[in-house]
Amino acid sequence: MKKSYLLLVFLVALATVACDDDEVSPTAHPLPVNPTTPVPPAGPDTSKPVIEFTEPAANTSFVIIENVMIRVKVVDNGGLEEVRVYLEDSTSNKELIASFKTADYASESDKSFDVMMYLYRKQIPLPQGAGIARYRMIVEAEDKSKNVSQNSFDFNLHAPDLSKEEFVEIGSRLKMGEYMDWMVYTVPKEPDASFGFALFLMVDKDYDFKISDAEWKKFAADFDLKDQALATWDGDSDGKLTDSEFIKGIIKLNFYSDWDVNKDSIIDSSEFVGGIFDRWDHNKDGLLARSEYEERYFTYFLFE
Ligand SMILES: [Ca+2]
Ligand SMILES: [Ca+2]
Ligand SMILES: [Ca+2]
Ligand SMILES: [Ca+2]
Repeated sequence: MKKSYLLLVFLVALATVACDDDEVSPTAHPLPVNPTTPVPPAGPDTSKPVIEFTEPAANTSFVIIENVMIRVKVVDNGGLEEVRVYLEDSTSNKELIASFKTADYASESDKSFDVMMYLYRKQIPLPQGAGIARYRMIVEAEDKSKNVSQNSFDFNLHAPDLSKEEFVEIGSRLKMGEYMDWMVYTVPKEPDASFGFALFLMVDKDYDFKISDAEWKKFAADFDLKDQALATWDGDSDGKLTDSEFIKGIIKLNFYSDWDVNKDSIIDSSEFVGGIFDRWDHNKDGLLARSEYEERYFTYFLFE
């Protein structure tokens, strides 16, 4: 893991910002409080910070395409100086991934530090062939009197075969269906064309608004379109597909009617993810193996 991969992406100062976020609502996850230990008026502060991991449950196993988010809460009687976050892999290789000087982040009080840490999934590897990888997040907190405490949180990554139901469930958490809601573009009005447009955006990985030969070949291989040739979709024969050329081709393939399971002429988020499942399940065994979902997920659903 390189330093440039450092993982801690966002910091939620819950006391001030998180009121409208279900996932991090402080009321939804009340924490045992620890404020009542009185400090003797005379003498030094010898009470260490108290560190708790509040979600998810310890030893949670994340599928390798899921977001790994870990919430930690640190409280101290007299005030925190710094919170340091390390990540340790299963070979005990430990790396400092973030540190917070409590003076530098917004909070109502330097006595409480409550953050949701998002570990950038692509940078937490699960070696090919490994069934599971164990990681440990270690948080170290130092108060203003130099008392230091530490706590750790173990989690696992794994790459199970996923049933359609499981894949759709993960897909909804990862908001894979959001391609259907992208209104920053001029989305075609007809539902099948707007659906084709969503796929176009997924496939156009270099964002030049054309599907190149390389993008086409990867798409055709990943989505099991072995019988299709770019030349037959390429109306003006310039070797690339515009959005309208691509959409026409997709409409001819009947993706839209195939993916619209309940035939209400709308492809909702779970139908979208379910349709992707069917296209990616090349061996048609009703399961997506790691080789069928990992690389494709990162190709089509992550933006760089
Ligand atoms: Ca392109
Ligand atoms: Ca063309
Ligand atoms: Ca539908
Ligand atoms: Ca399969």
